[in-house]
Amino acid sequence: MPYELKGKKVWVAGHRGMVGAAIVRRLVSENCEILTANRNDVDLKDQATVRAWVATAKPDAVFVAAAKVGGILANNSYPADFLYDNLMIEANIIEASFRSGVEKLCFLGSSCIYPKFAAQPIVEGALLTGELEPTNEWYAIAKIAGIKLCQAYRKQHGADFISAMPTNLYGPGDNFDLNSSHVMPALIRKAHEAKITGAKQIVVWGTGKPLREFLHVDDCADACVHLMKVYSDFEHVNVGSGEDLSVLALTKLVCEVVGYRGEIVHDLSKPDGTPRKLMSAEKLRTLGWEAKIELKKGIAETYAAFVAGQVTLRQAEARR
Ligand code: GFB
Repeated sequence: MPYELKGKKVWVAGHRGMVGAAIVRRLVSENCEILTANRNDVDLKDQATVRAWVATAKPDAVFVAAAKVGGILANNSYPADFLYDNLMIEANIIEASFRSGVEKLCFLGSSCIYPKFAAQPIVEGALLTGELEPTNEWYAIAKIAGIKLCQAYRKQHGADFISAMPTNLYGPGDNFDLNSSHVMPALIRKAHEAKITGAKQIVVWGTGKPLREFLHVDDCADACVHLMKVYSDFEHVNVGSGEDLSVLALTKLVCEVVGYRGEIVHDLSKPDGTPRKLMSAEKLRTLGWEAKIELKKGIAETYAAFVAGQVTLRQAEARR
């Protein structure tokens, strides 16, 4: 029987992040009560606070979209933060949810859980079959632990806790800081600023050869809500678009959308990361879901949101 969200109290942990905010947007049409915890009141890394908040709020269902996230450089530079913060956040939420009798929980991970040289497209069964990519193994280990926590609570206690593993996500509300962001928002910002300033070139990190799969965050939110309703099993489920392209091809596409025609140069002092991580979308397809937002359209929408954000920022600065 599908899990019915209508009339339920649904906690979106991490509602201010790009993914959490998209899940909140998606849940509006589900006629459920959406619960959110204010960052200033609830430190998700603090067990006692999380237990107390969950015991009082009593959610029926939980989306674990709270996490410390970042691009390849941030992952590589702050391994302790990426491992510790994510372990604490997920362990506290999952344990508190079990204690307070949450009916259904969906934990969100990442495609970086898979071995660096996994056969492509990567099927769910490839988990823990090889060495991880060193630039993000800390984050990956934390996310693998999250999957295992859900499986352990299911095995020991019969808890209906599932895991969804999204591919590289992008969309409105992304982090556009060049040092900590993922490649998509970084390229959008670089191309935009180069266009505005008339710069002759933009710099792309690494060789441009790595292949990446991208999924719009609204598609991801839709898939997670779908899984919450229809999926109740041990193994995690890949959430992707089923298509990938090289970083160089992505750069050209972003430049086309932004309207920048300068030269693309490479900073080879920056890491490439894993050569390819295209996930198999087969399992999700058999569960009745496919991505809908076409990449170029999604980039255009994200670019528009970035420009609108810049305008708002300038207006706020002018008011100060
Ligand atoms: O998106 P990204 O930071 O992370 O980088 P990963 C993807 C690819 O884009 C890498 C290249 O090959 C980067 O070298 N790239 C080119 C750039 N120019 C840029 C740029 O200006 N900024 C950035 N950030 N990259 C992350 C993991 O891996 O994927 C996380 O670190 C997480 O743990 C996330 O799993 C989804 O795709 O390499």
